[in-house]
This record gives sequence, C-alpha cells and structure tokens, in this order.
Amino acid sequence: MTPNRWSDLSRPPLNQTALRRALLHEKHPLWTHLEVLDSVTSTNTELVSRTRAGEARPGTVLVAEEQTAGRGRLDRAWSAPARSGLFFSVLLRPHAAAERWGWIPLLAGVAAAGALARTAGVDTGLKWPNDILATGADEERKIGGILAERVDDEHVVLGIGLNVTLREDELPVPTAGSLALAGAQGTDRDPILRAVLRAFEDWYGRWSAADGDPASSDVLEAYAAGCVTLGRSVRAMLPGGEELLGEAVAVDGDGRLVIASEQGVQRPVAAGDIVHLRPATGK
Ligand code: BT5
Repeated sequence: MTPNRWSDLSRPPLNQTALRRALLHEKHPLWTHLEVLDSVTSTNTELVSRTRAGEARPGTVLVAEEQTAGRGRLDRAWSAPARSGLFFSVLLRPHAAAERWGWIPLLAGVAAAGALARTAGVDTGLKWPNDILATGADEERKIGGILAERVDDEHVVLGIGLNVTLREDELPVPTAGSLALAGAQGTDRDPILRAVLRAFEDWYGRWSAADGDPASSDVLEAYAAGCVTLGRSVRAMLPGGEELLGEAVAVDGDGRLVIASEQGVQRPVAAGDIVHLRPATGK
C-alpha cells in the first residue's frame, strides 16, 4: 500500500481549521495567518523567501507536516519523519532595536520549554543557546531546536522543531529524544502547537513591551532559571579551531554565555561565534 497522509493512525495530521480558529483570534493579536503545508524543503527557507518576495505578513505561522531539507544552525540538518513532530516558522517584525534580536531565539526557548512541560508533563531544560532538552531520569536528550534568521533590517524568521512521537529507532542522532520517549502524558500535536505559540506570544509581548530589555521583561531571569548549561564545565569550540574551557557562569545582557577559566578570567561568547558547546569531559 502506498503510504498516504492517513496511513499512520498514530500520527494524525494537524487540523489547520481548528488551529486557525484557536489562534487567529482577537485574543492573540500577534498571529495573523496560519498555514499547514503537507511537505516543504524547510519552513524557514520557505518563509524567508516569501518574506523577500513581499508575500508574507508579520505574524504568519507556517507549519509543515514534513520537511525534506530541514535546517539547523551553520548549515547543519534538522531531520525527522513526517508528522513525528512539529516543524514551524513564524515571521516577526520586532520593534526592539536590532542589537536585542539575539534574545528572540532564547525567549522562544523559554516559551517552548515551559509550554511543553505544562502540556505534555515532561521535565524540560534549555541548553545554551537554543536546544530544548527533556531532562527526566538522569539523562538529557534534545527534543527541540530553534533557528532564528534575520531576513532584512525589519524581519526575523524564527523556526522551531520539536520531536513529539519520534521513536528510538527513528532518532537522527543518539543525543536526540522526543516527548513520547520522555513519557509525555499527551502527544497530540494540535494542543502542543497552540500552547507553544501562545507561550511565545506571551514572552515576546513582554520582551517587546520592555523594548527588548531582557532584564526588566524577566526574560533573562527565566532563561537562566531554565538553562541547564549554567554551573557546568564546558568546552566551547569556536570557529577556526580555538577552544575555550571553563565553567559556564552566567548569561549576560546580550544573551552571551559567560565562561570562566580556571584562572578566573571571564569571557562572554555569542551564539553566532560558537560551533559546538560540549561538556568539558565529553568528546
Ligand atoms: C537546531 O540547530 O537545533 C535548530 C533546528 C531548527 C529546526 C526548525 S524545524 C522548523 C524550521 N525549519 C527549518 O528548516 N529549521 C527550523 P543546531 O543547534 O545546529 O542543531 C542541529 C543538530 O541537531 C544536527 O546537527 C543534529 O546533530 C541534531 N539533530 C538533527 N535533527 C534532530 C532532531 N530531530 N532531534 C534532535 N536533534 C537533531
């Protein structure tokens, strides 16, 4: 039998009509348009190109049931089987000054981790800069990733990928996990997507109202509280092969991770300047 969109009953399709009804609503002024595509290369690529062509409004939410060329940072790939998770991008036109935009993926992490914990009953944490982890039972696994891309002087496309029903034999890398593997109470993607978009709207609204100030909007505090990287010994691999070893002691006002060397020298590193962040003892 040829697989079709109805063939995997454990992975029902998203309900575009119900999502629109719930989110394109006066209670949620941020969201202006929502579309569920069957298959696309990458929701980020598609939304960036629509934005460049003048075909997307701020507040657009583009969701795909399948991505054939999902992207991570630095040309890495994001891969997951069709309907095994949530793959979506949103178009933002931030009012805050561009120097503050680095907080957008971080506040998205706060929003998504909180929403997943509440709706699926899974313990979550954030690995700096933008990995969402399931943190139950002595192990941490990456269940989500965030990719923010600046389109031009006005627009940012923010993409989020979340593993929902991914099974052990489907994991793209051994460090990956999913809500189902973490023992989630519910793996129905519609309510999870709604909860993540509502939580994002809430945090983004607070941050915007504070002109992007991470401290007065409480984004910095919430990020630090959820960030499992803080207090750990880390090895930051920088472009060009340089490595920085030390303890991750803080996230600063620009969203950079502050690494203190054994000699006590503190150095902030920006997400854009880091290739990998690993445990100091790991490979
Ligand atoms: C990320 O990059 O984690 C950002 C991923 C963003 C994906 C969303 S999906 C919707 C939107 N459209 C897109 O095309 N992208 C966004 P990074 O930190 O570079 O991590 C990438 C690495 O995560 C890969 O090199 C793999 O090691 C690992 N990985 C790939 N697929 C994964 C998955 N499904 N679950 C967990 N880890 C994965």
